[in-house]
Amino acid sequence: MDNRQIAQVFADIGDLLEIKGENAFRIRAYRTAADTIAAWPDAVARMDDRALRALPGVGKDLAAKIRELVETGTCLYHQELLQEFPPTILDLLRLQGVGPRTVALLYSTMNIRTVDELAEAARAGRLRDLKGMGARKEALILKAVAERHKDTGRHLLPDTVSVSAELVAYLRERAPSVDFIPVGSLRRGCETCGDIDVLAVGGEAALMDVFIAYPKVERALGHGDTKSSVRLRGGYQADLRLVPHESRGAAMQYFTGSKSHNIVLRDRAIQRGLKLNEYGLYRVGDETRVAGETEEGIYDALGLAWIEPELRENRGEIEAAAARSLPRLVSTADIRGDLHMHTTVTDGRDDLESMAAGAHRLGHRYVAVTDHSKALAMANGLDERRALEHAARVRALNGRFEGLTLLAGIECDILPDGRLDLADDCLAQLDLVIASVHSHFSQDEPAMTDRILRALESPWVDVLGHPTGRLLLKREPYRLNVDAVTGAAARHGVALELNCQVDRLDLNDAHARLARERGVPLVVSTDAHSVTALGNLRWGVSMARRAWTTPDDVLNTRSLEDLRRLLRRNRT
Ligand code: DGT
Ligand code: CA
Ligand code: CA
Ligand code: ZN
Repeated sequence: MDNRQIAQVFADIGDLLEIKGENAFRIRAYRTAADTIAAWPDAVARMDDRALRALPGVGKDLAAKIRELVETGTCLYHQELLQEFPPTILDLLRLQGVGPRTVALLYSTMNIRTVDELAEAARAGRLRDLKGMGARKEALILKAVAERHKDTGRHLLPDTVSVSAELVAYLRERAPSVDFIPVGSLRRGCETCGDIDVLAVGGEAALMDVFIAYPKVERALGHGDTKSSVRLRGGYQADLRLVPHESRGAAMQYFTGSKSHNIVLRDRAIQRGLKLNEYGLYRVGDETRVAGETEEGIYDALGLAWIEPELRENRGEIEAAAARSLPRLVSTADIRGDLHMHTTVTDGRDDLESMAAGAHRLGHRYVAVTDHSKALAMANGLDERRALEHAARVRALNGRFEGLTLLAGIECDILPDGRLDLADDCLAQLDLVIASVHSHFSQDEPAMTDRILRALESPWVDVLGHPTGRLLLKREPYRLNVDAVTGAAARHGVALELNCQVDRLDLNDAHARLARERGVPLVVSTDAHSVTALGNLRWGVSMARRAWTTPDDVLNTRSLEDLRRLLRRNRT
């Protein structure tokens, strides 16, 4: 069983307990554990009891359930809960606007078990008379059912950012005095986003009509005085919330999330006799307002340093904020060069000089030109002779762009057995070698892991490119023991890449953090195949920030001199 499956069982248990109306603490315990396990970089199935119990939010009882799942493939408690309800009941919960309480009501009073039964009852007008339902809610449920069939789900971060920016520009133009702030998973820099959440600080209710009238709105899903939701063309959902000035910080904090971060923060407030919500932080009893105008004020009143949004996932940031030991996160301004790009010599769209000129315009101090090797025949990959000729042309450009040094590199394929695609004496003559897997993705875990471990043994490999091979929303990572690979990278001094291609973002945040904690150097590179794509550094930087990365952890924040010194080929 992999982490995702185990997390799903715990998440289901949380949902089932909530439908049953069980104790909130128990529900939360399962959800917290599900979140932890889903985000954990190592396979929980391989961990021993002690290691399991050291996981945040996993105690003796949950550790035993994990063991049970791993050993038997099921969990008795989960099965017992499922026995109490029809198995389709969890589908109802995933409908927009349908919570566990509604599900419990629908099931207990009308025996509604499936989305189709729910839709039928709503269409027949049989829901509106239920306690707490009404015709409006009935209509919303029908909409949610329809939506569900076409909802494409999550979207890539860069796409979400541009859709959100366009919406915010439209709103700003029409309400210049209102402060529009994107929050939610987008502000946390998550690799994919479920929807767009925007706050309108100081906005009036009339703003909602402006929002609904946005030309890209396909349909209004909800239209209220302080909150409205719309579906935009392209399958995006956007929520706009009006916030009074004095609640600006509280609303930013609350709606930035994540949920698990907020839960811990709220508990911390309770322990201090305070109450935290989206309007502010209040003293329990006399309701005096303690903070709310700024996020800093809220964190400060809870004894915490302000926490960067990318860290707000309940992965140790609250403890670090209390101890004043939060990291100084890397930013795009720290990046001095780009170490992965392609040209028209292989599968790039722009030629060498254009790419160099583009990098120069971005203010880079150095770039490595890393076209493909011959195994990638589709991309017109380079053999040894062409690789060295290309290297000579790259080096000959030095001096042409003031302040920019071009390094001659290659992205060398890792063959299915772990050998490198080009001969050592060729690789030795280059300035930087990225080794990457581009074929035979379906090898089993031991084969893929051995393949990469073998490649990392070559003294000429400086960087492992897009280490897990995932394509967001399209292709799972290869089956790979990331633990073993980061261990070997640490031993050999090979850097791991944070690839900035918008649908790769590979390594992900959890793996990058694991690597960094083991002292593996990171490289944040665009893998650009065009001049425009050279601008994609910020997305990899988002992943790096979510991995608690400081500038010192990243090789391409260094001066050219230090970079050269730290490359694997120059370390031994
Ligand atoms: P997404 O949209 O799936 O990419 O993820 P988020 O984090 O943007 O989630 P979303 O849009 O459902 O909610 C935005 C934030 O609002 C979320 O990160 C935390 C806050 N929030 C929403 N619902 C709850 C809740 O039930 N409890 C708490 N404590 N916070 C919530
Ligand atoms: Ca969201
Ligand atoms: Ca939302
Ligand atoms: Zn590649």
